[in-house]
Amino acid sequence: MTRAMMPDRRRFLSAAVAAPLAGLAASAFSPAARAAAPEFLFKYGNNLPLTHPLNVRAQEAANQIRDASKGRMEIRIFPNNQLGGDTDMLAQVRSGGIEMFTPSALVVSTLAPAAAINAVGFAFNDYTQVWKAMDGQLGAYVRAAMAKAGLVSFEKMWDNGFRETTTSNRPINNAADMRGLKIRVPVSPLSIDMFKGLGAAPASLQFSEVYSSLQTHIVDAQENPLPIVQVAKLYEVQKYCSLTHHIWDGFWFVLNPRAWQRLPKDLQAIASDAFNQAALKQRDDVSKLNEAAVTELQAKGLTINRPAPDTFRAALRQANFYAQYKEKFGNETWSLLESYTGKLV
Ligand code: X2X
Repeated sequence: MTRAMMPDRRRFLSAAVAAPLAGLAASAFSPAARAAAPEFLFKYGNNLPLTHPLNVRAQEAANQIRDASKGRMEIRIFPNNQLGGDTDMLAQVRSGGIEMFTPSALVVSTLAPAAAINAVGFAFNDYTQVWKAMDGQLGAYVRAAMAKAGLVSFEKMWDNGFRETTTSNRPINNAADMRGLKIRVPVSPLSIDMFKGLGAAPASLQFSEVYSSLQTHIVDAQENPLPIVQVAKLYEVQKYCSLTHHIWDGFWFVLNPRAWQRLPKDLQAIASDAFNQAALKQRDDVSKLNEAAVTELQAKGLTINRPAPDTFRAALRQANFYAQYKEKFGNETWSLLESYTGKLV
């Protein structure tokens, strides 16, 4: 090697091995540092800003797990699409590149189609119905379908919320106002079919692209629960917010199966208890945010209206959306949903 090559090589070496070397040095020279190195380090990626209750409560659970495991287990959170968009994180959690991810049911349905069942348009009337179903047989059924698709999941689902519609060009008062609307929806076949059924022109984009695509008018509208409109500051790039309440959406806490199996039983119990309890607290947080959201979003400049659901339901029936999705999901899945919501078709 010539002298001239040294700096590059040194730079390369330091970049490649800095972290392991630091670890080695710490464990070689300091017993305290050695004790602090976790036996199980789980990377957890998600698509939401740090301020969303999902991240706040997940961090609390991670702290609790670190303490209860006496430092044997550490969960490192990567919020806000730091590790890529939803589709990337879904691939990573399956391959083991990350150990944990909280995809929306809409997004999981690209792997396990039954997971979209909670998102059937205008199915749930309220949260009482939602949690009965998702903490009951419907949730268990979806978790089994996800397991078949290669994903372990904790029992308790986390709340995203009832999805509402925001636009930059006009309020949505009825189904006719949806006609031709360029609206961003998540990467999910059900969302696309539903908005086509309503007469809109939906485009699938990952959440990481939403703010910029609204800002640059690639799309004029998007649909998300109010807490997301708040924490992602979508009110900065939207004018109207129509409380269409069209889909109830939640996040599944999924894990890479091999990483989960490697965890000793005591750590599995600590982790699932912490995350299931955190989910219940997160649901309360979202509920409180929802109560305050309308006033706060109005103060941020959004014009809010409350359309009745009738014209949207009628448009979906006419477009054959319910019949088509009943067939797609199959009778078993559909009847399970209807056992909580009442007849939909
Ligand atoms: O991407 C969205 O719209 C979000 C944040 O609601 C989901 O994760 C589906």
